[in-house]
Amino acid sequence: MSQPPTPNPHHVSPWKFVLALVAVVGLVALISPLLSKKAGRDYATRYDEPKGLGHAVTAPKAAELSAAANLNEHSWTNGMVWIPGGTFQMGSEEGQPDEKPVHEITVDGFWMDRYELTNEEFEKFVKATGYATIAERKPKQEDFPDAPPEALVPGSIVFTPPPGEVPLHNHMAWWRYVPGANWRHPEGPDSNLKGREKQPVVQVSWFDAMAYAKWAGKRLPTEAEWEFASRGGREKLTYTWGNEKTPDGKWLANIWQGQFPNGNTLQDGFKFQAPVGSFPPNDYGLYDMAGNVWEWCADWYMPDYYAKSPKRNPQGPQESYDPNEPGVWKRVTRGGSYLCTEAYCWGYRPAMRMKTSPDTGLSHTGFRCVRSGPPPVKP
Ligand SMILES: [Ca+2]
Repeated sequence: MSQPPTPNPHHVSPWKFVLALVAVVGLVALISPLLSKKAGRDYATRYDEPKGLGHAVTAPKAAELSAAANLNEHSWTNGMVWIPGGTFQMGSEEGQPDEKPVHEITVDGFWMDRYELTNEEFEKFVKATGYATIAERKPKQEDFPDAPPEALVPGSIVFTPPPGEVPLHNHMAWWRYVPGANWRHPEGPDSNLKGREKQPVVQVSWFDAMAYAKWAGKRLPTEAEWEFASRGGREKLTYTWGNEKTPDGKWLANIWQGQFPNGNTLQDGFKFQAPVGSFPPNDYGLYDMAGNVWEWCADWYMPDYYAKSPKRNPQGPQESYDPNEPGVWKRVTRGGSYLCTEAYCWGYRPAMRMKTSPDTGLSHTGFRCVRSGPPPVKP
């Protein structure tokens, strides 16, 4: 199988989309102060900076999480699957350079959400806590001191198919910063969640996912846990289900068919997000570990981490670097989305690594949580 042509498909950062917005609506003078700050090493966060991380990031306020863990002691495993620990070969020799070297990793057993987190589940969290996602918050003037107040507009990044074929080296051709886009309005103010309760929540940043996980008494998976779980106990296969993309002509994940990004032939039945669990699970009983939406992991992204990763329960590097966008620290996302094609990002392979700035929400990125043991009690 041929390799994807670009080393960093779908990677995005907010300031580029602010730039796109500028180009579209002619607000250059208005928004340029935001850009200059965003583009720097300590790209501006709109939010508070937690201590001890050594870089500009934000974390949910303690008060936002005060409703946490109202959990029945026996209920937290509901909807979760026990992933028995084990040793596996992480990475792939046939994928991107950052998937190499293939290396042996051992992870302890853990529980993992059977499905990607849905809109209706995220709504329970928001109702209980009053939490506002990053895309819903107005950028703070103090973080953008040079920006005029009218430029500080909440919003998020939305996949917007172009009318015709476009070169694949410029993702600005299909991603757009949309004021008013957020998890309740994934494609912008005119969209809503009616009938989409069982679809995975999107337009949630890494910080939003972390806030949810804390409230639920769970955590985000490490990158190693995610890949181990996605392989379903089956070694070194190209896909979660085997080595053939469409065995017996069947599509086994919600991905993109046809000409990306303008012509989706819908052979798998879905244009964008599908209700979770619309495709068969892997051998651990996990759904949508390939396709549907990218899923946030806990780890920072480093392209060469595999060469020096600890062998047991790796927690990711202490810092981040993306050669395609130096200076912007990114968290790992995994699993690919409804936008993935073999010709472009091939992201629905268990070995494929993606990375996104932790303050960024996207219309194809969500998450699922994990929790450490104990294992299920045998009757
Ligand atoms: Ca997925």
